[in-house]
Amino acid sequence: MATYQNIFTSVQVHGSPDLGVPLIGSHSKRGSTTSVNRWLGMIGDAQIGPIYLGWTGVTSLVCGLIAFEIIGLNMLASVNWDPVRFVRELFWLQLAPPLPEHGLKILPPLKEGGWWLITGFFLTTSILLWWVRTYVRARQLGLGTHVAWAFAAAIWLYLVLGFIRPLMMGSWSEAVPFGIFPHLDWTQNFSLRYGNLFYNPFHALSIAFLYGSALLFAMHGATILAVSRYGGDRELEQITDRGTATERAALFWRWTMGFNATMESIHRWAWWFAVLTTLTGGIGILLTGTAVDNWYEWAIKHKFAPADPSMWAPIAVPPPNP
Ligand code: 07D
Ligand code: 07D
Repeated sequence: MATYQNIFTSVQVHGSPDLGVPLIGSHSKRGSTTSVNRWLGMIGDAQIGPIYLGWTGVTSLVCGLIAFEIIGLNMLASVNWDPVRFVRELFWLQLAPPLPEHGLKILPPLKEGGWWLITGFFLTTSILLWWVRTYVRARQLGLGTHVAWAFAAAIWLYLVLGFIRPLMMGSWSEAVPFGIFPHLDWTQNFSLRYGNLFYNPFHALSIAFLYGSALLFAMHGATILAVSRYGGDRELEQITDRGTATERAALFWRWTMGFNATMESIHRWAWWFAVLTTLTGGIGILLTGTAVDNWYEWAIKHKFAPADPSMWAPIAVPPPNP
């Protein structure tokens, strides 16, 4: 008996490759090579490609590769070019930003942060070119540029952490090191140095949007899966055709919490929550050390946190029971 399965599709039909819609203007760099992968077909579209390799794509990949290579070679040098130590200690190795005495020097000695600056230049160029690619490709396809602007929100936090805030503090040494655990140590030290980031309201906002993003994603993903047997995953038709899937999904939320987002607005909710995570986060980091030196003291002053317990009146200890 035929069954409907929405976790994976057991039958994969192989037709001629789908090269996409015809586009306006010149598209000489748009590839036409495709292949089919059965395993990818289990989790998404089985067709790989065609990939578009414009100059922004190629240059971005080259710059990203240069940054990656410089980080790797510096890490290898830091363990005396010993490949065994390199593999064993990889997660703890780092390429550190310039020493504090070099301030904002354009090119400090390579071993004292010069390599970090060169890497930062290539990585940033790579990320910005990738951004241009998301913008231009979307335009060329006649789409909105929502993906590009969401990506820009992430780039904002990245630039605040590694470029804008160090500039404002007058030293590259304020920036984040490249390295798996070293960048976590930096994060921890940053919080300690500036009096506990939990008392930074923008950090709190960022967390609320991050948790909210996860919640919204879970609610939306679960809702669509729950109504996929009624065709709910064909979202666009469901917006215009009043039909069972959308109606049931909406009614489910009205039953359980009195309100439902629409098929369109749920995506705006998701977009804004994700974007605001890094937007508020970037503001919080930018204020740290520039406008606020100690977030705990700031919070007490602004009644965001109670005063130090040593300033409170002593609490009377109740007498023991007779
Ligand atoms: C799942 C999309 C795919 C992306 C992945 C990341 C690299 C790095 C390393 C060449 C969700 C690819 C990783 C290209 C290669 C070298 C040296 C996105 C998905 C899989 N962090 N962070 C991670 C970055 C900052 C923090 C992991 C980048 C801040 C904490 C990974 C940046 C602060 C924890 C990583 C960045 C911070 C992590 C998994 C840039 C404050 C973790 C990321 C460019 C925001 C977690 C060991 C992930 C972990 C983790 C990458 C910045 C804090 C290595 C590229 C400075 C507390 N970060 N991070 O899945 O396991 O993201 O760390 O700004 O616990 Mg980080
Ligand atoms: C990093 C945006 C840049 C990434 C880009 C991607 C590549 C790779 C390759 C795909 C993540 C480039 C990609 C190069 C491409 C491939 C293969 C986004 C980034 C452009 N915190 N905290 C946040 C919590 C504490 C601290 C945000 C929780 C402690 C610092 C977030 C807790 C301390 C910073 C958040 C907690 C501390 C943050 C990050 C709990 C010490 C930041 C949002 C429960 C550990 C950052 C204002 C994000 C920020 C940040 C969550 C605790 C320090 C909401 C849940 C008290 C220094 N923290 N945190 O999306 O914005 O990051 O703060 O304890 O800088 Mg925190």
